[in-house]
Amino acid sequence: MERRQILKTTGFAATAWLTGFAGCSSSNPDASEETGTPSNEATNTVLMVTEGSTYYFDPIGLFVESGETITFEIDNGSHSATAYKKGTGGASVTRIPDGAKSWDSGILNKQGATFEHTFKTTGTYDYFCIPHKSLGMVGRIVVGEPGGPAEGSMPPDGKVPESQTIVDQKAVSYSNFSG
Ligand SMILES: [Cu+2]
Repeated sequence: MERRQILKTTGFAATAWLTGFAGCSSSNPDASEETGTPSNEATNTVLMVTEGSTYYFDPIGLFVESGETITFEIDNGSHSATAYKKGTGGASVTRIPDGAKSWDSGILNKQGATFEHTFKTTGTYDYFCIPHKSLGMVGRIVVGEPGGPAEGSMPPDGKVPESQTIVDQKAVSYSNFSG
């Protein structure tokens, strides 16, 4: 009898302590900042940007797992996201894995306009913007792990980050890449 009373009391005290603790941590501004950070980084959106006379994809290098979808979105200007696959959007070379699905958004020109593509085949995918290909607007996506015809060389129209850098950093911003 005496023993049971002690257990009850202890149980109540623990509940009160936990409730108090939970209330305390949720009102702690440091704690909520910490939980907000990872979700901000986990975005599969590539912006297509015109900045003065510079045209670029941002991030210029992006890693995703097989089966994930990437959204290409107009930040401003007119752009396309077009795979380097011979015969797609005027591409003269193929720089996506064997058997991988090609894509071409066509030219989008409204701010906020988007095009989505789901990547299934693992490997390295280089792509370009049709209107700005000759000005070096190119990007690279690594799905799962690097591989395929894009490895070992740079696209004919511009430079992209090395695949291992993309794997290590998950996303390589244009400003970090171009210095
Ligand atoms: Cu462009």
